[in-house]
Amino acid sequence: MLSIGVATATAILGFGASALASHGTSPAPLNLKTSSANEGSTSGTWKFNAVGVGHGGFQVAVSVCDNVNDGNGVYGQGRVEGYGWSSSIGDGNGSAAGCGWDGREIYDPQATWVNRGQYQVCVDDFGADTCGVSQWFYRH
Ligand SMILES: [Ca+2]
Repeated sequence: MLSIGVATATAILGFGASALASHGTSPAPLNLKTSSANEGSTSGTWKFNAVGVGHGGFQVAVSVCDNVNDGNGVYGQGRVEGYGWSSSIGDGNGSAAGCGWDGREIYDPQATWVNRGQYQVCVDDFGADTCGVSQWFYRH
């Protein structure tokens, strides 16, 4: 593994970013699973936009994937401090094929920046949906 320079560098960056993933304005991994069975998952990044960029919001760039052909769709959504969950984006066809793309800035329309954001991926199953929820991420 050490002889593969690119893969090793990627692994180190990934590990470092994960260890520091609770705050920042540089893209950090946003890889979630709904459960150990992995019915739904995200793969991508989050960051906070600088003040003056967009709405200074919580910016996500993730694939939202439905991994099990069980008739239940999968969706992703985010939120920022003081607000409920955003609208949902995902693959709602209940099939294992394909992923949706969520490339959104989630922001406070009454502020020039936000300090806190969170994201979840959920299976639209019976009763309360089964979700994988990130920690709260912070700008500072
Ligand atoms: Ca499914």
